[in-house]
Amino acid sequence: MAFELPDLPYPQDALADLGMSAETLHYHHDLHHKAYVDTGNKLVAGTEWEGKPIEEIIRGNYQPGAVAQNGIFNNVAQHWNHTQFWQMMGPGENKKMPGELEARIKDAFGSVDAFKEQFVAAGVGQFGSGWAWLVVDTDGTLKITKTENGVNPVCFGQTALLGCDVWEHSYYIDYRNKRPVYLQNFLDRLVNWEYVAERLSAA
Ligand code: MN3
Repeated sequence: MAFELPDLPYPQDALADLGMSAETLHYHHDLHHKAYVDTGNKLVAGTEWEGKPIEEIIRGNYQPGAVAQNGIFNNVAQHWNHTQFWQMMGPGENKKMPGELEARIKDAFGSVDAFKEQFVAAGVGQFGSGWAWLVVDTDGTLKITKTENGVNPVCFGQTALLGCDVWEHSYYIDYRNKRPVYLQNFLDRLVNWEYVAERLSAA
Protein backbone atom coordinates (compact mmCIF):
# COMPACT_ATOMS: atom_id res chain seq x y z
CA MET A 1 0.00 0.00 0.00
CA ALA A 2 1.19 3.46 -0.84
CA PHE A 3 2.24 5.83 1.93
CA GLU A 4 -0.37 8.35 3.01
CA LEU A 5 -0.02 11.71 4.70
CA PRO A 6 -1.62 11.26 8.14
CA ASP A 7 -3.82 14.04 9.51
CA LEU A 8 -2.32 16.02 12.36
CA PRO A 9 -3.68 14.57 15.62
CA TYR A 10 -4.90 18.10 16.58
CA PRO A 11 -6.11 21.22 14.74
CA GLN A 12 -3.44 23.19 12.91
CA ASP A 13 -3.70 26.11 15.36
CA ALA A 14 -3.77 23.90 18.48
CA LEU A 15 -0.10 24.45 19.38
CA ALA A 16 0.03 28.18 18.60
CA ASP A 17 -0.19 29.23 22.28
CA LEU A 18 2.58 26.75 23.08
CA GLY A 19 5.13 28.09 20.62
CA MET A 20 4.38 26.32 17.33
CA SER A 21 2.26 28.44 15.02
CA ALA A 22 -0.44 27.32 12.57
CA GLU A 23 1.77 28.73 9.81
CA THR A 24 4.65 26.47 10.81
CA LEU A 25 2.37 23.42 10.99
CA HIS A 26 0.82 24.31 7.64
CA TYR A 27 4.18 24.48 5.87
CA HIS A 28 5.70 21.61 7.82
CA HIS A 29 2.83 19.11 7.63
CA ASP A 30 0.86 20.07 4.51
CA LEU A 31 3.87 20.86 2.30
CA HIS A 32 7.14 19.38 3.65
CA HIS A 33 5.73 16.12 5.04
CA LYS A 34 3.45 15.73 2.00
CA ALA A 35 6.45 16.10 -0.32
CA TYR A 36 8.24 13.22 1.47
CA VAL A 37 5.12 11.06 1.09
CA ASP A 38 4.62 11.89 -2.60
CA THR A 39 8.30 11.52 -3.52
CA GLY A 40 8.63 8.35 -1.44
CA ASN A 41 5.67 6.80 -3.27
CA LYS A 42 7.15 7.70 -6.66
CA LEU A 43 10.59 6.30 -5.83
CA VAL A 44 9.32 3.07 -4.25
CA ALA A 45 6.77 2.26 -6.97
CA GLY A 46 7.83 -0.73 -9.05
CA THR A 47 10.84 -1.55 -6.86
CA GLU A 48 11.42 -4.51 -4.54
CA TRP A 49 10.39 -2.18 -1.66
CA GLU A 50 6.83 -1.53 -2.82
CA GLY A 51 4.33 -2.75 -0.22
CA LYS A 52 7.02 -3.61 2.36
CA PRO A 53 6.67 -2.47 6.00
CA ILE A 54 8.13 1.01 6.42
CA GLU A 55 10.72 -0.03 9.03
CA GLU A 56 11.99 -2.71 6.64
CA ILE A 57 12.38 -0.15 3.85
CA ILE A 58 14.26 2.18 6.22
CA ARG A 59 16.65 -0.52 7.48
CA GLY A 60 17.09 -2.04 4.02
CA ASN A 61 18.12 1.24 2.42
CA TYR A 62 20.24 2.71 5.23
CA GLN A 63 23.93 2.78 4.38
CA PRO A 64 26.07 3.25 7.52
CA GLY A 65 28.79 5.84 7.07
CA ALA A 66 27.58 6.96 3.63
CA VAL A 67 28.11 10.65 2.82
CA ALA A 68 24.53 10.73 1.49
CA GLN A 69 21.66 8.24 1.73
CA ASN A 70 19.60 7.27 -1.32
CA GLY A 71 16.33 8.94 -2.26
CA ILE A 72 14.12 6.08 -1.09
CA PHE A 73 15.75 6.18 2.33
CA ASN A 74 15.58 9.97 2.66
CA ASN A 75 11.92 10.30 1.80
CA VAL A 76 10.58 7.16 3.50
CA ALA A 77 12.57 7.77 6.70
CA GLN A 78 11.39 11.38 6.79
CA HIS A 79 7.78 10.17 6.38
CA TRP A 80 8.29 7.90 9.40
CA ASN A 81 10.03 10.64 11.39
CA HIS A 82 7.31 13.23 10.85
CA THR A 83 4.49 10.76 11.53
CA GLN A 84 6.04 10.13 14.97
CA PHE A 85 6.87 13.81 15.55
CA TRP A 86 3.25 15.04 15.23
CA GLN A 87 2.11 12.49 17.81
CA MET A 88 4.92 13.38 20.22
CA MET A 89 3.46 16.86 20.68
CA GLY A 90 0.04 17.89 21.91
CA PRO A 91 -2.16 20.79 22.99
CA GLY A 92 -2.68 21.94 26.58
CA GLU A 93 -0.35 23.62 29.06
CA ASN A 94 1.37 21.89 31.98
CA LYS A 95 1.56 18.44 30.48
CA LYS A 96 2.87 16.20 33.23
CA MET A 97 5.53 13.54 32.83
CA PRO A 98 4.11 10.21 34.08
CA GLY A 99 5.94 8.82 37.13
CA GLU A 100 7.49 5.77 35.55
CA LEU A 101 8.95 7.77 32.66
CA GLU A 102 10.24 10.42 35.08
CA ALA A 103 11.92 7.73 37.18
CA ARG A 104 13.64 6.20 34.14
CA ILE A 105 14.82 9.64 32.99
CA LYS A 106 16.18 10.50 36.44
CA ASP A 107 17.89 7.13 36.59
CA ALA A 108 19.56 7.63 33.20
CA PHE A 109 20.39 11.35 33.27
CA GLY A 110 20.35 12.39 36.96
CA SER A 111 17.37 14.75 36.77
CA VAL A 112 14.70 15.94 34.36
CA ASP A 113 16.56 19.23 33.97
CA ALA A 114 19.81 17.42 33.18
CA PHE A 115 17.94 15.33 30.60
CA LYS A 116 16.53 18.47 28.98
CA GLU A 117 19.95 20.12 28.97
CA GLN A 118 21.53 17.12 27.20
CA PHE A 119 18.64 16.82 24.72
CA VAL A 120 18.89 20.52 23.80
CA ALA A 121 22.68 20.17 23.47
CA ALA A 122 22.22 17.20 21.10
CA GLY A 123 19.81 19.16 18.92
CA VAL A 124 22.00 22.26 18.91
CA GLY A 125 25.07 20.13 18.21
CA GLN A 126 23.56 18.52 15.12
CA PHE A 127 25.35 20.57 12.44
CA GLY A 128 22.94 21.18 9.58
CA SER A 129 19.65 19.30 9.28
CA GLY A 130 18.62 16.37 11.44
CA TRP A 131 16.93 15.19 14.60
CA ALA A 132 17.50 14.88 18.36
CA TRP A 133 16.14 11.73 20.00
CA LEU A 134 15.44 10.03 23.29
CA VAL A 135 15.73 6.31 22.59
CA VAL A 136 15.73 2.95 24.28
CA ASP A 137 19.01 1.51 23.06
CA THR A 138 19.56 -2.13 22.14
CA ASP A 139 20.90 -2.79 25.67
CA GLY A 140 17.65 -1.48 27.22
CA THR A 141 19.08 1.80 28.52
CA LEU A 142 17.73 5.28 27.75
CA LYS A 143 20.03 7.39 25.58
CA ILE A 144 19.98 10.79 23.90
CA THR A 145 21.18 10.75 20.30
CA LYS A 146 21.34 13.05 17.31
CA THR A 147 21.07 12.01 13.66
CA GLU A 148 21.69 13.76 10.35
CA ASN A 149 19.02 14.48 7.73
CA GLY A 150 16.47 11.60 7.72
CA VAL A 151 18.52 9.06 9.68
CA ASN A 152 16.56 7.78 12.69
CA PRO A 153 16.66 5.23 15.54
CA VAL A 154 15.08 2.53 13.32
CA CYS A 155 18.44 2.36 11.47
CA PHE A 156 20.17 1.27 14.68
CA GLY A 157 17.55 -1.09 16.11
CA GLN A 158 16.68 1.46 18.82
CA THR A 159 13.18 2.39 19.99
CA ALA A 160 12.41 6.09 19.55
CA LEU A 161 10.58 7.53 22.55
CA LEU A 162 10.89 11.20 21.58
CA GLY A 163 12.24 13.01 18.53
CA CYS A 164 12.64 16.67 17.72
CA ASP A 165 13.01 17.89 14.16
CA VAL A 166 15.90 20.38 13.98
CA TRP A 167 15.65 21.07 10.24
CA GLU A 168 15.29 24.83 9.81
CA HIS A 169 11.78 24.38 8.34
CA SER A 170 10.69 23.20 11.78
CA TYR A 171 11.53 26.45 13.60
CA TYR A 172 12.49 29.27 11.27
CA ILE A 173 9.02 30.88 11.05
CA ASP A 174 8.55 30.96 14.84
CA TYR A 175 12.13 31.19 16.12
CA ARG A 176 14.22 32.41 13.16
CA ASN A 177 17.77 31.19 13.86
CA LYS A 178 17.22 30.42 17.58
CA ARG A 179 17.35 26.63 17.52
CA PRO A 180 18.19 26.34 21.27
CA VAL A 181 15.05 28.35 22.23
CA TYR A 182 12.91 26.17 19.94
CA LEU A 183 14.32 22.99 21.49
CA GLN A 184 13.84 24.21 25.07
CA ASN A 185 10.25 25.26 24.31
CA PHE A 186 9.60 21.88 22.66
CA LEU A 187 10.60 20.08 25.88
CA ASP A 188 8.96 22.53 28.28
CA ARG A 189 5.61 23.04 26.54
CA LEU A 190 5.00 20.96 23.42
CA VAL A 191 5.89 17.36 24.26
CA ASN A 192 3.01 14.96 24.98
CA TRP A 193 4.72 13.09 27.83
CA GLU A 194 1.79 10.68 28.25
CA TYR A 195 2.43 9.51 24.71
CA VAL A 196 6.19 9.25 25.30
CA ALA A 197 5.45 7.13 28.38
CA GLU A 198 3.17 4.86 26.29
CA ARG A 199 6.02 4.31 23.85
CA LEU A 200 8.31 3.41 26.76
CA SER A 201 5.77 0.87 28.07
CA ALA A 202 5.51 -0.68 24.62
CA ALA A 203 9.30 -0.83 24.12
MN1 MN3 B 1 10.60 18.40 9.13
